[in-house]
Amino acid sequence: MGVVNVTPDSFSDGGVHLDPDRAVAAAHEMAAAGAAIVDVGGESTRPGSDGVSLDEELARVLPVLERLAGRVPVSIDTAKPEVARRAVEAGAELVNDVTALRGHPDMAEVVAGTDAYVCLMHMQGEPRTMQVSPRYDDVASEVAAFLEERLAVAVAAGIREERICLDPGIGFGKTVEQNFELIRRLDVLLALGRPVAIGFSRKSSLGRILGDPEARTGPLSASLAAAVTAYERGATILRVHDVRAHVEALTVARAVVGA
Ligand code: HH2
Repeated sequence: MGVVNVTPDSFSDGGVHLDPDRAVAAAHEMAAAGAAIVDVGGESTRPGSDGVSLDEELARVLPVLERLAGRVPVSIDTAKPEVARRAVEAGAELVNDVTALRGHPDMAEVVAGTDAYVCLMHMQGEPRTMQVSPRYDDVASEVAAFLEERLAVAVAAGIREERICLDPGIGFGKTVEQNFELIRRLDVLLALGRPVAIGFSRKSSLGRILGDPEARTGPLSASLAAAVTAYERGATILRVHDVRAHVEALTVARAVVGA
């Protein structure tokens, strides 16, 4: 899954794809480089962020989605039901909701009313404050219990289970060590029986484990290691900014695994 953030302030590519022409071109490049789907987002969820209005988010993503329709498979990274609805109308196949349908009471119903896939992600707290002091007794079991509950809520709302994937939410209310533990213990999430998505690409924990305690991002080399080790442990969707390098790394990993 390639990432195109149509935002001025995303943590690693803020401003790069704010211009719709550049966003559309980037999505085409990612698809050509081997992305199965491109995740288009109009609201940054980086630590400390406040969110954007509905009108602003629609104005950012819709022109991009409309131009990609029928050309590049896309998902919409949003917690707003109206953005999800309009995006699916414009051709998005997956709704990637970092709030796991908790952000707005209508989200589950809106997704259930479409044929779209949905990704349910774990987050402790909210972007503005989530990195202040994340606390867990056992991060893998608590994230799994949360995702199990959200999966049940989604199915009860009428979203077909085979359309749902789960994501532990790397960097969303987790310490460096907790992020790595979630990859190490991916089996706990896989036990829920749904495909698992991982978004470790460029995240600050990668820069921090390399020795910079103030890092806001991590380098490509570290992102590749995280993606490959997550893949080996059973992740099936890797959400990444540098598609070509990840496709190459994962192709080698897959050859080694023999899949
Ligand atoms: N991470 C980000 C955004 N959306 N969705 C899923 N399912 N999993 C993730 O790990 C995830 C996500 C944050 O990364 P990015 O989109 O690059 O930055 P920002 O939120 O600042 O736009």
